Amino acid sequence: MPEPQVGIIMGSQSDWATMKEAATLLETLEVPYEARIVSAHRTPDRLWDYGRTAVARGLKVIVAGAGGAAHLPGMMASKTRLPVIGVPVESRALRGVDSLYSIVQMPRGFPVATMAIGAAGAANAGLMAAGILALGDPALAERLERWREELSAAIPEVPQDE
Ligand code: RP5
Repeated sequence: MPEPQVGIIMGSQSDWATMKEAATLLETLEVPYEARIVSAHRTPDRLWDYGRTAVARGLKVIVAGAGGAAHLPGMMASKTRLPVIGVPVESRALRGVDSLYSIVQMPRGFPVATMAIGAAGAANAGLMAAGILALGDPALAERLERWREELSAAIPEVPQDE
């Protein structure tokens, strides 16, 4: 197995249903990744170790998803210089608006590239990670171009009755 280039992290097992959209995209584009549960609140030491060792382990991009008081992406951005892409997971109580606000409004100096709430955001996080890696990987750039062309070609021009 090639070394993972993308680390997909999430605050809870319950986030995986959303975050696997990012994993699926990375698999389709043949980008090696790892997926881990790393909670800012429940496993802070695990978060710290993950951020501290991420560069040395060869990761290039981190995709971080969490819901509710979603501090994971921001805390990870404080711990590593790697680009962090945040995914606000849809929460039950506030439908993910809490997650979005927790992730998006970072203080100057520690950015998190924040995606849309939920599954579309997770899928886009996978694509964004692939886009970053494609800057230095022509074969991946080619696969990403093809994926985009196929998506465009699959969109009908004329709407049908459903
Ligand atoms: C957050 O709390 C997680 O990211 C998850 O979205 C949310 C709920 O977690 P569980 O109670 O389902 O474990 O930390």
